[in-house]
Amino acid sequence: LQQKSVVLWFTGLSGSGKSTIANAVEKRLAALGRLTYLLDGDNVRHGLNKDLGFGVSDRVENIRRIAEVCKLFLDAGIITLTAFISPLAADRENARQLMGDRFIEVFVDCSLKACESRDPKGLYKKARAGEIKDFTGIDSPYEKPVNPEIVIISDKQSIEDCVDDIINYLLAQGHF
Ligand code: GGZ
Repeated sequence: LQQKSVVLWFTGLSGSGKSTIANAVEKRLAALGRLTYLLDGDNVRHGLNKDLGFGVSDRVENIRRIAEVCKLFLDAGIITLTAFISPLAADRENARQLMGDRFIEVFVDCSLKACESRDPKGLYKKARAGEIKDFTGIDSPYEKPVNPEIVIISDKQSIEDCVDDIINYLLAQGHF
């Protein structure tokens, strides 16, 4: 039985909860017997994209390669989840073009204030101090999605709530 595979493309600020929510969604999909793979900074920026930094052109290339990898995973029938800031609308649009109706953009909306107060890795503090430059939301842009398939308000919803919204979307769209 061939499952209909899709890409759940999470986008949002550093510390917005992309990885946490994507991990929780992946667990739920696994429990439903689905084959999944999660691409995130840990398995992509340390390997395939370890030659890339955080200047604009490197971020563009980061997202371009990730989108191409997603396309391959789609061909393999795997439900793919990505958890990258992907700050530029044009890059997300390119990814959408590549994958057509299999591309599901999930905007993890969380105020800069909330992300900054969480600051799990102390990166915002360093960015404010000028120790890290080109930091998204501080001195590098984040372009909010205009028409995402799913919006998660991660500073208001529980993780389980977010997961429910995403699974319900997939069910409603006939992706099971
Ligand atoms: C943004 C940075 C930066 C800069 C290092 N700007 O919270 P994190 O740590 O775990 O997630 C962030 C991650 C962002 O990498 P992405 O590949 O998702 O970015 S993009 O889609 O824009 O290419 C953060 C860390 O890397 N990090 N320096 N300057 N985030």
